[in-house]
Amino acid sequence: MGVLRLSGCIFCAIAAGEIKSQLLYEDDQVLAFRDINPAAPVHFLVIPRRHIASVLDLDPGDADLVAQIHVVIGKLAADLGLADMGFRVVVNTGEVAGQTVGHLHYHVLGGRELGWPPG
Ligand code: DGP
Repeated sequence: MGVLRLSGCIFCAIAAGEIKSQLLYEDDQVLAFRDINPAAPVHFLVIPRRHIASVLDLDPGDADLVAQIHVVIGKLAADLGLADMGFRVVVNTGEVAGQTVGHLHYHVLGGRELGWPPG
């Protein structure tokens, strides 16, 4: 199952309530909060509570967790008015993709035209 919490991890600290965030959702597995540096009118992050470094560290035992993350993404996107216009879900993985926080996180971006391909 891996570590529950990694010392020095900013998203573990947010999950523990030690660093404040604009929390949108939480349950025993998953947390969602607004990105501190929004790249779109709506930009929030959905993370597993447990420390997982990236999608490379998921295993089949995480299937329910990953499903829950996707359910939360859809529910919040709808609640925040993104369902009709559409939105994007991004999981940066590794240096080339620009992953800066080593705790798995799903960016959800919407509220403006989103170019493709991304930079
Ligand atoms: P990435 O580059 O894919 O690793 O995205 C990390 C995102 O996390 C980035 O968009 C900014 C956001 N972020 C970093 N630190 C904090 C924080 O302390 N609070 C919040 N709400 N977001 C943060």
